[in-house]
Amino acid sequence: MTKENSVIEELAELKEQALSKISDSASLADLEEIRLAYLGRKGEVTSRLKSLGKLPPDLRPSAGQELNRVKRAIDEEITGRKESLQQKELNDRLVNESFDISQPGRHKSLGVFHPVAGIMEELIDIFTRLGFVVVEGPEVETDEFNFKKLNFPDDHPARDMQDTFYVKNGAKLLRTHTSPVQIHAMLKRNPPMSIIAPGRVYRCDSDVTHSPVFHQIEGFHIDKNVTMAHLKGTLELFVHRLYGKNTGIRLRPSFFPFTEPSAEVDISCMLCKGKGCRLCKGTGWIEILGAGMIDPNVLKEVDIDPEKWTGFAFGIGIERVAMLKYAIDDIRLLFENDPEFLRQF
Ligand code: 2NM
Repeated sequence: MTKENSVIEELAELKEQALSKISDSASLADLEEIRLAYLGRKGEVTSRLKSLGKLPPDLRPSAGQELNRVKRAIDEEITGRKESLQQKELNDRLVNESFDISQPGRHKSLGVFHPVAGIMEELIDIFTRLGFVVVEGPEVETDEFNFKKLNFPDDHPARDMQDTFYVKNGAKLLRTHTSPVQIHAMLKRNPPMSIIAPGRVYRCDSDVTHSPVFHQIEGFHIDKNVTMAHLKGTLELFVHRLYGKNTGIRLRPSFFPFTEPSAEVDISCMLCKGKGCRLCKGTGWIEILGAGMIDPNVLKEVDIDPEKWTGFAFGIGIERVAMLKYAIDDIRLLFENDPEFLRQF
């Protein structure tokens, strides 16, 4: 055997040995050890490359070439093995990792319906089942739709800056009730019609029972020969669905610019059943809404002939209904959005 052949053979053996160790390696750590043993600074291949100069000159080129080939082969083998070991370690982790399915799940707290939204839904449900149609409209309104077409005289106190929020230098205002929505509806549609207008309304007013923003549902029904009896029957049905069939109802004469005659509607106290208590201030009755027969002046404003058509209308404050239902004594609690408070309903 020539010297050259014996060097080449030796390198081939070195290569075979390295490749078999690489393919036998069981972990990435093993593999790294093997890499250092051959290709590291003091590794077999590296030191042989360094000591090429000690070989007889005629052997150096072929030995150098072969050594570089061996080095590349080992390097490629290591790279391939590294990938499959990484994949294997990932698979092992996925197979061995387990979790205890008897452990309780992580708690996710759910949000709750705001009581005002809940009451709103309930009232809308009652009236839509009676055939009322829901309409909505803008919260920024004009004096014309919020007051004038509703028969408010020019000097009515509700028009004062102290009672109404004005915007755009007084050219516009935040609606003080949802009646303007109904005026729009009366102008757009023809009688007979039954409409409810739920929504946010604004008044310059703030204490334990008044908030500068609150919610209302107003409704009206216009047809031929509509009377106060239809109003009372509708409201009685509404009150029975909301508070139960044993709830009494009474109408007291009152005044609103847009209705004539007008009435405050009371229900028998749900706490003492009419005997008299702190909630009803000893009277046995609790005021729940305002209502009346639509004033002929309002009908004329929207080009409906009051000789031919009549209608009733009513307005309900949602926060008031919520406060009565849940015995809440300060309206501001309904606007703070404290989750601890809201979770009670
Ligand atoms: C109330 C009381 C009485 C009312 C009147 C109208 C309209 F636009 F049809 F004329 N809507 N709502 C009304 C009547 C509202 O709230 C206490």
